[in-house]
Parts: sequence; structure tokens; C-alpha cells
Amino acid sequence: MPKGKFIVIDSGEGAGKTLQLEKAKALFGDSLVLTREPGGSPYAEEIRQIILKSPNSGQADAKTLFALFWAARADHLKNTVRPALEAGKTVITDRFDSSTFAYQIIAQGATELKDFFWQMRDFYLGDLKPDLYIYFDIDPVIGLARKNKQGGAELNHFEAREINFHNSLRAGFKEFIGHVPHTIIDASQSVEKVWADFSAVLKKNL
Ligand code: Z5A
Repeated sequence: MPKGKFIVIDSGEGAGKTLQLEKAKALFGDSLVLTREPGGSPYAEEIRQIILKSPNSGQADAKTLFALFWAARADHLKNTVRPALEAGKTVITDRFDSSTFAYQIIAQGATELKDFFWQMRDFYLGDLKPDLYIYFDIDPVIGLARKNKQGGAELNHFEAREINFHNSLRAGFKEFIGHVPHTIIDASQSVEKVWADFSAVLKKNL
């Protein structure tokens, strides 16, 4: 059995996960392995490119993406998460199966895959079910405004969707949380206040 703790942090768009995870890394150093989905291992990072960067990616429906996200996750778990946990490290992944539930099943509307999702979860995660899920909750209007202000790279095909998509995404996360308990952080606060809450949760659990 893995020895380290496995933690997920997830959210809708623009909640500030990247910034907060940089702070966590600075605090906990090498005892912490930060990773992300889609991606987190060399092969899964290639799948990430197909999902987010292919010129055809916007046409991919929920069923196609559902399969790609689980495929990437299988490789990520095998090649990054499990070895790190077995070495006694804490692993925090930026997004995980909670995103598949919220984005593909609820926001993209593939509710016919709901039962299958839970079967896939048991099958693919096995003994690697996370010890802790942390949800950064934010009103999509605020999160998207942050993204738009951010500049740099263009919005990807998820970020560019209209507000109804992002509202149902938030409802999707809430539904997932109804099945799998989470610690919820109010991500609409200042960077400092979010960090105070987030670091307190990490310190309590590590
Ligand atoms: N996806 C899926 O559909 N199914 C799945 O199973 C999985 C994923 C695993 C991956 O995107 C996409 O894949 C994602 C879900 C989908 N959808 N999209 N897009 P990604 O990995 O490229 O990026 P992301 O995870 O979506 O990033 P994000 O959520 O949009 O951003 P963030 O990391 O949470 O936020 P940030 O970059 O740290 O901050 C955003 C901006 O806000 C930035 O300018 C910050 O300086 C600013 N910021 C941060 N905190 C604050 C506070 N507290 N106040 C004010 N401004 C702030």
C-alpha cells in the first residue's frame, strides 16, 4: 500500500489553484510532489496536448473526452502518483476525477455516463483513491474575469464557453462533493486569505 498522502485540488476556471500550489511547494519543498491533470506523466502530457491544443479539440464530444481523460489518468497514476506515494511523498494533483464528473458528465451533459463514471472510478483508481479533496469554490463570473484579465495564452475551448456551461460546471462539482466529501475553500477571497485557509488545511492533514 502507498505510504504518502494523496490530495486533489479542483475548481472551475480562474480559482487561483496554480498560484496557491506554488506557495504550497515553497512551504513544503521536496516532501511534496505537485502534479496535474490532464498530464502529469510524459505520455499523459501528450494526451493533454490532444485534448487542449489540437485544432480539432473543440469538436470532441463528452464521450470522446471522457475516454481520453481516463486514459491519461491511468498513465499518470501508474508512472507518477503511485511511485511518489510509495516513496512516502505527499502528492497534490491539480485536477482529477472530480473534473471529469463536473466537466464531461454534468457541464458537457453526458449524464448517461454517470453510472459508468463510478465503475471507472473503482476500476482505475483501485487503492489510489485520494485521501483528501479540496475544492476552490468561486462564482464563475469572478473566475472568468480573472482569466480574461490574465492575458498571455489564449483561452482554451473549455474556458471560452459561455456562462451557462460554467454555472453547470459549478453545480457538477457540488454534485460530486455530495458523493465524495471535500474541504471547501472560498476562492473569491484575496490571495493572502485563500493561502491562509489552504495552508491551514494542508498543515492539518500533512
Ligand atoms: N478537464 C476536464 O474537462 N476533465 C478532466 O477530467 C480534467 C480536466 C482533469 C485543464 O486546464 C482543462 O481540462 C480544464 C478542465 C479540463 N479546463 N479548462 N480550462 P488547465 O490545466 O490548462 O488549466 P486550469 O486547471 O483550468 O486552470 P484554471 O483553473 O483556469 O486556473 P487556476 O490555476 O485555478 O488559476 P490561476 O492561473 O492560479 O489564476 C488565474 C488568474 O487569477 C491569474 O491571473 C492569477 O494571478 C489570478 N488570481 C489568482 N488568485 C487570485 C485571487 N485570490 N484574487 C485575484 N486574482 C487571483
